[in-house]
Amino acid sequence: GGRPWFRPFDANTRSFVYGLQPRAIQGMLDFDYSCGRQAPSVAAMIYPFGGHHIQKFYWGTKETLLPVYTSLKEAVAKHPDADVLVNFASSRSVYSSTLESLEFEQIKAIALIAEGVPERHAREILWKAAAKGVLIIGPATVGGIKPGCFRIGNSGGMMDNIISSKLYRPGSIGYVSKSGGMSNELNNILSLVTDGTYEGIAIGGDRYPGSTFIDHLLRYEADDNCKMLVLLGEVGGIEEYRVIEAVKTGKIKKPIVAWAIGTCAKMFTTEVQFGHAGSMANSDLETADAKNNAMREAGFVVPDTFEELPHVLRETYEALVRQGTIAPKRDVDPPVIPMDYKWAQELGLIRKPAAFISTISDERGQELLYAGMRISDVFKEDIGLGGVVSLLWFKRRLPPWAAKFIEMVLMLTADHGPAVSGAMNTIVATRAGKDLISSLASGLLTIGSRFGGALDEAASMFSNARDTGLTPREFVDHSRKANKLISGIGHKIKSVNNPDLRVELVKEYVHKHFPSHTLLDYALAVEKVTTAKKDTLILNVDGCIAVCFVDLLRDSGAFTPEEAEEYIKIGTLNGLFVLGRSIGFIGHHLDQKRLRAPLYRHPADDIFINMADVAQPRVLGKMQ
Ligand code: Q5B
Repeated sequence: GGRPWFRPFDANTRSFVYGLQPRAIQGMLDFDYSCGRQAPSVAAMIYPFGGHHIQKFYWGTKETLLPVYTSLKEAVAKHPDADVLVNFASSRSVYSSTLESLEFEQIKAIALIAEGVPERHAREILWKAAAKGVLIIGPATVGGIKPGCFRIGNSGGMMDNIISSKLYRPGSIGYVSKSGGMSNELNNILSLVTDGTYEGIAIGGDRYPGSTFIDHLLRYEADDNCKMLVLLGEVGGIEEYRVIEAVKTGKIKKPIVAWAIGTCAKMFTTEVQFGHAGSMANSDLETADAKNNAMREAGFVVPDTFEELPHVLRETYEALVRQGTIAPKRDVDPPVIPMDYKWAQELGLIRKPAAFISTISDERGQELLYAGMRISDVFKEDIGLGGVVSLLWFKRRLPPWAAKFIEMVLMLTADHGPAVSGAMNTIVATRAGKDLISSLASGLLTIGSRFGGALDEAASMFSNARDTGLTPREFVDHSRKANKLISGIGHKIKSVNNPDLRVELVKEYVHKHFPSHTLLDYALAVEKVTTAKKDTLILNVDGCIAVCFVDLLRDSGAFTPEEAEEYIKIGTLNGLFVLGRSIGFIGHHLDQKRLRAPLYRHPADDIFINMADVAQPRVLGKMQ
């Protein structure tokens, strides 16, 4: 709003981008920032799928958020200051989205990026836009760039190109070309031989561009800030002749340097179609040579060859400086735009210490690896759950007897009825309406030094006692003197007369398969002493598994003595009970769910409530 007709883009231009184009938008924002713009040139994105959301972009060194709307209607209502639409819609949807956008008076200029738009559609868009006074750039173009002000999509190339061609600040030369590639070339040349680009538009290579050379050159002619014109035409079409006409009739008075590309077409004996749909000579008039001659005759500055273009550009520019038409501006350095982390890393310019180290599994490659073993081999070699635990806990394959022992432990500890503390807690949590994970966690959190979590402590107590040369009796006496219960000894219900069969199974397996079981033997000798005192003071399931695992760690040959000690120290053994019992806790949760068990409330008569030791409630401290 409020811009003169000849200046559709300025440093306050705001736009919508149709389509999800985060890279292009980041490019536009980086350009804006380098220009010293106050606000990003992109107000919002429009993308009909995936719902209304927000995306994050860099704004210089900081970050900024841009909304994504599902319709242009919503975007227009929210951002009345945006009057440009950069339409990245595909050739299939560009027609409907552009016609829709013509319905909104707010939109004054539309760039169509899509290639392969049917000519029928392009023509219809062109007519309708003309009737509404909307400027169309494209289709089949990157768009154009107004240095210091506004960049359409990817125009101008990468940021280092933008900076080296000084597109962060306006120069004095306005140009039109067909292609984005040639535009980049021109931006570069102009930055070297003149004070740079004032505005450059690539009209696109199709036969029916929404706006043509003459439309933009007439704008530049009317714009006092543009001092010199450049036309980079090409073989095919007659658009250059409309510019010639304008020069001849005096509509264009500013000096104009021009060249039509494709002079080499005459070297071919057959008809040549260049990259663009419209770049083919259908008559002698449309050849590049004919155009260059006609432009030269009309008073354009036309070099003899393309290679001489920079030379004539410099001459024309310097003449304007001498005349005083152009007062070269002082160069200012653009703000530094930080390089993207990913890009800098790819170029090997930066390094950063990783915040995490991980050494057990890797899912980044084609196949998941467990400690280096491919998941397909895990099954091919049928290593079982014990094998998987060996890989993920110990980063090695243990001998089959050891892997089988791990499986045996998981199976033995899987459950011990609903009455044990952990199962009880799981059940109570389930009945309070909690989900599986909460109920499981509730059960797991009761595992500790008295219930199920005595393995590590048992391993260390028994091995220390044995290693320091204590006899079983001395060990028991020492513990009692220190007022310390021996971890791994004692059970609420199991006893000498009611032996725990699980413990019997473990002992049997170990005797049969382990290369040695010295700590188990020591623990059984301790049990002899404790059960002599009280028959419930048996070597319990925690204790038995713990001492056998120490025998495994120390004597399997798979671990160094240091590794064996470390695994005991870092809490590995309780992990066995936790993993095994999770099976049972989940079972109890599902069981209660299946039973539709209602909320549990403990009967009050089962709780002795006594407040005799509570003094009469009174306020403590001074009243006044
Ligand atoms: N006394 C397990 O206690 C239990 C003694 C001891 C020396 C000991 C107790 C204990 C160490 C921790 C441990 C794992 C709390 C147990 C498990 C999994 C489970 C569970 C299930 C499943 C049992 C009576 C007299 C007192 C005590 C003395 C007791 N323990 N002396 N060393 N370790 N053990 N936990 O029956 O002279 O009368 O005052 O803490 O290994 O959790 O199935 O339930 O699979 O789920 O309440 O198997 O032994 O005995 O505390 O009344 O003690 O024996 O000093 O002597 P109780 P208390 P005194 S396996």
